Amino acid sequence: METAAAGRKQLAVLIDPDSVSSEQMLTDTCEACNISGVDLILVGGSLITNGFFDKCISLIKKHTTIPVIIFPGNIMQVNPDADAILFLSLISGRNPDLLIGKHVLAAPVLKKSGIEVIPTGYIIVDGGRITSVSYMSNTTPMPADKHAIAATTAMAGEMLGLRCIYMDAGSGAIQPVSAEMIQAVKKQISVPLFIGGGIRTPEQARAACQAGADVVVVGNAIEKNPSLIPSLKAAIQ
Ligand code: 1GP
Repeated sequence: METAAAGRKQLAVLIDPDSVSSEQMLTDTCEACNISGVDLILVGGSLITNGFFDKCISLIKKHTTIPVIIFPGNIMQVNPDADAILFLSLISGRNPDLLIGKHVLAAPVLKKSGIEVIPTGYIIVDGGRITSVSYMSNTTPMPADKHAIAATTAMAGEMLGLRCIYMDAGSGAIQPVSAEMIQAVKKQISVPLFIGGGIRTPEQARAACQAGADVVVVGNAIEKNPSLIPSLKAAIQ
């Protein structure tokens, strides 16, 4: 987080434990992240149906020293072996459970785990299709062309003391968050800005950084093609 705050662009690889088909695949992805100098590994998913969450984190920790940050899909996704957790408040939605309710339930578990908690303003942006996150959160994504709403939402999040803002078009989005929306938000906040959802190419990753993203998150595209990692990393530097 300090690095992002200091202005160096970072690539975060998102690993969804539910999509890991084998331990070898996970090991290979960690290797590719090590070689390319990936900055962060995020772990989480809307659903964990294979019981692989804890094992996934311990295997990643075994194969890399890259910081592992939990990007939780629900309050069961907590593991003390991770380096930190994004404590997400879904500030684009008006679902009280995801603004504070789940946090009350998770707080004592997090306190006991000793894991670093990163309060994060989470903004879901319309990415051209209904994504798992919009469906599962029971919230309406922010319209992709409402830049002022995005900017003021992020601003309010920062004023509430949130330490970073994560704008997400949702996993597998057709359209990533636009450069115009990223610029509008970046102009109004000083905390690190994560951008993810639907980023498939080095050009899209670079465009997000040039618009103001501090951390670019890529999941699906790397899952399908881990050999993309070096060019994504090169593109954002
Ligand atoms: C989703 O931002 C992440 O929450 C990453 O999305 O899987 O589309 O890269 P992708």
